[in-house]
Amino acid sequence: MEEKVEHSYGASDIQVLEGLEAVRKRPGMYIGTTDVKGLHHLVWEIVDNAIDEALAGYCKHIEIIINKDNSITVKDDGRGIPTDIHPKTKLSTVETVYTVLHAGGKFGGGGYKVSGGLHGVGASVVNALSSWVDVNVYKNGQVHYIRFENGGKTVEPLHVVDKCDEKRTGTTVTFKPDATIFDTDVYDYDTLKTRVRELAFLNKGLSITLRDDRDDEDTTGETFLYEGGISEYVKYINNNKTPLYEDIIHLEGEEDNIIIEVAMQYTTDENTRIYSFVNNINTHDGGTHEEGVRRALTRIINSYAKKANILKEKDEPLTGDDVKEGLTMIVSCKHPNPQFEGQTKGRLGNSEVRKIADNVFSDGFERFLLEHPSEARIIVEKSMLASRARIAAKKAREATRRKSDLDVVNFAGKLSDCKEKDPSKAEIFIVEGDSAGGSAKLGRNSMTQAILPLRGKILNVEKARLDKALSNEEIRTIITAFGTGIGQEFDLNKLRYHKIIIMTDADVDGSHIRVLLLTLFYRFFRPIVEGGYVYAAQPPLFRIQYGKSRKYVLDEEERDTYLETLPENIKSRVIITRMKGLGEMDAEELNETTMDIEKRILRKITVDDCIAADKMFELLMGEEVEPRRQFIEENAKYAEVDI
Ligand code: 28F
Repeated sequence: MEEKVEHSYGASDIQVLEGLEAVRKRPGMYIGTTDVKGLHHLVWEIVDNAIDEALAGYCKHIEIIINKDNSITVKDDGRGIPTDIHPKTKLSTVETVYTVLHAGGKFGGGGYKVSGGLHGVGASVVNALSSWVDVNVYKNGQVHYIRFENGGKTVEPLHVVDKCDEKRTGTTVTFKPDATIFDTDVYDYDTLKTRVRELAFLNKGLSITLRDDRDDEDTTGETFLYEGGISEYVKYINNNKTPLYEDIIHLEGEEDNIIIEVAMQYTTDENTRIYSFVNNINTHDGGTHEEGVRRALTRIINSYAKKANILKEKDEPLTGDDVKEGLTMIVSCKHPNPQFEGQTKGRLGNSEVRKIADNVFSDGFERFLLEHPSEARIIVEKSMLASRARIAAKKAREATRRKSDLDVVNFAGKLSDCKEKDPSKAEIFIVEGDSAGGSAKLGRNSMTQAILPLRGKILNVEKARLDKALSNEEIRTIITAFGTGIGQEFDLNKLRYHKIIIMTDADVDGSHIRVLLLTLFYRFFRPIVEGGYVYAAQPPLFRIQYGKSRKYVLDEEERDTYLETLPENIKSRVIITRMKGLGEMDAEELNETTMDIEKRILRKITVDDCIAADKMFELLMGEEVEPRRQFIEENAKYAEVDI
């Protein structure tokens, strides 16, 4: 039976009072703030001591109750804080834990101290900042009780107040925050619930019950227990997303007494959700544990992708951003001596952890990919998709950037720009081939008409993604000339010409190029088409020569109409030539017949034209070139419209 310990104020008492007085003077130094966040922090200091007991393997259930008077009760079924007299302070261990700063409910070496948030100041700070604290310790069939008031003064030294079941052990603490210190003393249930749920996820198998006795409806409280630990955390985070595959990848390992545990699952989402913890503390700013895992993730996915020949030699390696798209991941590190960095101590600084986290993760993840080839392929494909989109976006940005250096030599070699900078007065002719391009440059009105000769075939973008389209030099040149950017970056207001005139030969190749351009505009510049900025030039189909005179006509109809106007004797002497291409006209003729704003006839391209082009392309996607020629030759008709 414990004798009643008479209490005299010795030297150690003075030190105790000074210690707790310091906390009351500058609470922010110990719990960060004295606002509602600080109020809730008190709970975590006490709960963390119970969780320490769980981490040591002795506590299975923790109960947290918000009492009617907004005092908090925390119960655990651990061993119970020792009640023997502490050799150094001549006080019971319980009293020492609650009155000596930094004595905390911490264990000697070995165990993982859950230094609750800020430096693990533990129970004595809660005592210093409470108007009263009751502690009951259950062990050896007895209930031991001690009470503190007014910032930690012992008013009832530890003594036995009751018997209890021989087998029952544990610690129950009830405390009432000092209303003169905190801005508010009203607890928020959901704030407590969120962290309680997280603690249950982080400590698999530990059951934590939260009950609100201020709410008469809440008679049983809510119990959080997750045998699956952080794997269940990932499942919980992903509950309204579509996972790429069923299982949650879980791996863990230890090196030098440092434990790394990871749970992860990819979803169809594009966002990344990576949460990391050290000894249950949320490291919002990451740190060496998270960095080691991310580094390994990128390396392993790249090496798997190469070995599986999904990532080809020519492909850029996948970046950290590519591999984390759609990833939900929890990284939980247990460390005997964690160093926290940053303003809010939200970052793990221990450098040795980076390599350990990398080793543990790469061993486990590599094995997972080898044992689950189908999931591995899904994960790699997702990263490849992200990579292509990233590269495309980068190219698009580069493409638009190049617009601003229009006079960059290699670009100038392509575009013969016009002097007019007002887009509503400027027009650009996209011309097929260098020879036509040459005549067009000579024949144009250089004030208002720009010429862009297309040298190579532009890519068939029918099925291509933006990234593929951007890999085509000719398409990039067009984007730069237009000035609008492409894809996400597209801005119609930046269009540099309000007439984009496709000027191709009337033959098969010309039609092919035009169909390709229409497909390109339809897929990546639709607002330009919808806005009515795109036209097809109408080069003449026939030249009617009579002596020195030359007449160019658009098509058979105009030809026959014109011939009707000629006297019989002349009609029989005219020479009618089918024009094969723009190159057959000199600059002056090209200008006269096709470019001169006063004489030419342009055909406005509509979205329907593009759809028809799209369909035509779709129809003719086969490998056979001849049917393609034949079809375009017969069907690439122009419909006549006035401008
Ligand atoms: C409701 C809050 O605080 N539970 C705790 C223990 C158990 C031991 C302990 C705590 C001081 C420095 C050792 C028991 N038996 N719940 C809690 N449960 N503290 S706090 O020891 C603290 C001592 O090192 C305990 C054997 N070893 C440790």
